[in-house]
Amino acid sequence: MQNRRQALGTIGTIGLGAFGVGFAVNPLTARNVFEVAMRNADPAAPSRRMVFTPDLLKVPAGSQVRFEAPEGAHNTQSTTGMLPNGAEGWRFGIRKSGTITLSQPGFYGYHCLPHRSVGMVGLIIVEGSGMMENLQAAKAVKHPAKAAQKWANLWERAEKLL
Ligand SMILES: [Cu+2]
Repeated sequence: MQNRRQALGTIGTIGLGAFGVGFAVNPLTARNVFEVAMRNADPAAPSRRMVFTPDLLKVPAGSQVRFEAPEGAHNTQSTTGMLPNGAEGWRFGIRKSGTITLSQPGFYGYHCLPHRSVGMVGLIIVEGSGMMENLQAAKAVKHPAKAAQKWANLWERAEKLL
C-alpha cells in the first residue's frame, strides 16, 4: 500500500508548481529552483495588474529562479543599485523566459522595463552569510511613483521575513 504522507506530498508539490509559487529540487543539479511568472493580472487577485507572481521570494544561497513569460509584453531585469556586492545582474528580452542563479546572499531588486512605472517590480531575498550588507543601499534606491509605492509594500513584507 502506498504511503499516504508520500502521496499527499507529491500532490502538494505539483499543485504549487502549477501556480508558480512553489519550488522543486532539480534532480540534475540538486539546486532549489523557484518560479516567478510575469503576468498581466494576478490569477489569485485579478484586480492586481502587471505583476510578478510571487513578487517576493526568500531563497537559500545557490538557488535558481526561473522567470516564466506565459502572457503579455513583460521582461525581467535587475534594478540598478539593488544587487548584493559582487552579484551579477540580469536582463532578459520582452516575452522571454529565463533562469538566474543566485549565489551571493543579499537583496535583489528587479523590474519589468515596460511596466516599472506602474509598479511591476519584485524582490528576492537570498539567505546566507552577509545577506544584510546591501539592505540599506537597496532601500535607498529611488523609483517612479507607482513603483515607489510598491517598494514600500515589498520592504514592509520583507521585514517580516527577516
Ligand atoms: Cu511588465
